[in-house]
Amino acid sequence: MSRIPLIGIVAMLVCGVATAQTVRSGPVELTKAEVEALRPAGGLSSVASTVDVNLVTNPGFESGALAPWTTDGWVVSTTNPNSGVYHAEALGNIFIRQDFAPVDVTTVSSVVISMLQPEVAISWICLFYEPSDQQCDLFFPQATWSQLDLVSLLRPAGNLTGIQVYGYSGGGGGPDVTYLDDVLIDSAIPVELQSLSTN
Ligand SMILES: [Ca+2]
Repeated sequence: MSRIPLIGIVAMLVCGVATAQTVRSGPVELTKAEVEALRPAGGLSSVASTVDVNLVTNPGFESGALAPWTTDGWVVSTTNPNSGVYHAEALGNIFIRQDFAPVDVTTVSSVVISMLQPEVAISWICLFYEPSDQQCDLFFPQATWSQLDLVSLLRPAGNLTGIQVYGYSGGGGGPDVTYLDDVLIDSAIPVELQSLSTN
């Protein structure tokens, strides 16, 4: 690797010809030969970045079981999934909950769940925070599968530790059924993208 001799640069400046063989980015200046020598084989250098990771395990109940969700009566069912084969189902005012390792809430970019209530009732939903606190609100599922945006339950600071969703009872003559599927709490986790390639 060798830089263009000074006399060469002078010659190019004198001639005013845009054939300079150096390339600059910020404070870095390299010859094109140096760039080619340094360029990773995959075309992308190691860079620090983030990926969105769902904090919820078994978010769509596709294991066919509830674990690691805990509940006082919700069950896994195949009668009417929003996606995949399974969903969770409640009959009455009972809860389903999942706790996870504490995560800085400022890394959480979205909290979205899919719900359905044939009677179009209500659902009390909470996010848990350290040490033993919660942020809850009332949400209104529809008679068809629809996404509920729970971003209003995100606090500006603190460590998020879990989510809890309630079914309902009363309010109509039909069964007090609540369906839940596709629980997404996306957190941006720093990663080293060393293995990615532009190929
Ligand atoms: Ca599912």
